[in-house]
Amino acid sequence: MQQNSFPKKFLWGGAVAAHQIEGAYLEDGKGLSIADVVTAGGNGIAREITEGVLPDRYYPNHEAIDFYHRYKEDIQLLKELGIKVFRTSIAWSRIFPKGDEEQPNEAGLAYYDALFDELRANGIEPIITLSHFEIPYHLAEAYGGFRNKKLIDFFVHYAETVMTRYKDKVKYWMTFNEINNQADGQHELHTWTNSALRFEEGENKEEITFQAGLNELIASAKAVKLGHEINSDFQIGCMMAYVPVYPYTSRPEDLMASLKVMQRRFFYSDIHARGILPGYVLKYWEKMEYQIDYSEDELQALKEGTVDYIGFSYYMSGTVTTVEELQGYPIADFPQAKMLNNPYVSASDWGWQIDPVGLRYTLNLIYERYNLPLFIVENGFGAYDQLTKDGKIEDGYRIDYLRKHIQEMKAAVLEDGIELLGYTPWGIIDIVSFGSGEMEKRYGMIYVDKDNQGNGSLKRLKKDSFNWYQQVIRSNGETI
Ligand code: P53
Repeated sequence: MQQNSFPKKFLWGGAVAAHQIEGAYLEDGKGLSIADVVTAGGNGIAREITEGVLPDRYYPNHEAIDFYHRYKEDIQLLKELGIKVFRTSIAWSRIFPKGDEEQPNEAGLAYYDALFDELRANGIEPIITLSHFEIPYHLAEAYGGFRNKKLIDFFVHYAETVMTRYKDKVKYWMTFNEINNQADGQHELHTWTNSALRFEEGENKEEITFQAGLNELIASAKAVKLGHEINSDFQIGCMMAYVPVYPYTSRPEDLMASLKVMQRRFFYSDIHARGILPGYVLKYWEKMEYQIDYSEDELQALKEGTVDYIGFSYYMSGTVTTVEELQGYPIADFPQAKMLNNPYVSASDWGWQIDPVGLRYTLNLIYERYNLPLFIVENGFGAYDQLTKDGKIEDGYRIDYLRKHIQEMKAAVLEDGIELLGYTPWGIIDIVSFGSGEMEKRYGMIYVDKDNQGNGSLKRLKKDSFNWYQQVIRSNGETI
């Protein structure tokens, strides 16, 4: 009989990031992080990066959902939900407040000891991202972020410190969250949050972002190698944002454009997984006369620190065309083409195109490319929720999104033979949106009473999707 549930070891879970949940932004010796100087934006309104923390501005990450103090209560809800793994990040500036210290902050280390112990005592295994948009602010100010090679050593020292400290408490790690978000070098929020970069007038953003990205890949590879020495059971992955970009028409040039746009994102996982600089990017640097600095030793480090699995986020897909008559949005790193909305899929209120089949396609695409186990470490539906008078959140639209994605993921595992470690939907509890800084772009199965202005009791409530996901996990994906 054909199997209708997931493999027994499949890791059902939920995902968040420290800066989007913890709050307590200066508590117990924590230093400012790059997320602490980003103001709230809105749907279609960009967040602003300020010079330090300004007294008259609102920074939603400073308090977030106060998980720092409420984690015990939240873990009880997660236990009830039935998740086996919980993906979060360590806030780097809790451990090294400025980033360049020799000695770590013991209070910060002790906090994560307590958090991981509490999770494990409740049957939930932590999965840890080392750098999820939380680089210590001082490293941006004093060193210019990851354009500076010194950050490689600071990151490796941080990684070694926490991997050693938590070697018996954490098995699954990821180095840099969505490292490829910055690919085109043009998006201010992404180059800031990925690499702590600021640019001077006249600088070539793309060239500097390539340098910063390569420095991160070197830092990541060194951390992977060290991690395996610290505990040979560690599973250390990369973390990529996968947004498959389809050719809009069957015009051969559109297919080629889609390939080229994808290569620029694959650049990061190609290095993470294969340990070599791909030919397409070396040729591009040559053509653009970019001076990217790397040594023989660093190339060797890339080879020695390839990842154990590919962790990735999947939310949406896109399309691209070269047909002149078609109207679209420009692509910064591929001016010959433009992006268009896909007429065959719908979109969220934030314009993210909903495409469950694209998840199955992506799983196949990445698995064929690297032959490594995969881990869907983010997937979810950002939406406005209504709290009914009797305290319910009827989020059938979220269930619909997740159900369709899980169905496609199931087909990838049961029909296509993809080796998939697990699934941790994003923002399992409502959190501050990364892109917009809103509280009301909600992903959670647990509602948090707080609005975009920061008002609310912070009370937690179960949504309809909570009960639904609980059943999915209980049946190991047989009942979706
Ligand atoms: P928000 C772009 C494309 C895919 C995922 O995003 C992205 C982004 C960046 O906006 O980010 C990831 O909160 C990221 C999370 C983030 C989540 O997706 O803008 O890893 O930190 O919260 C959802 O709706």
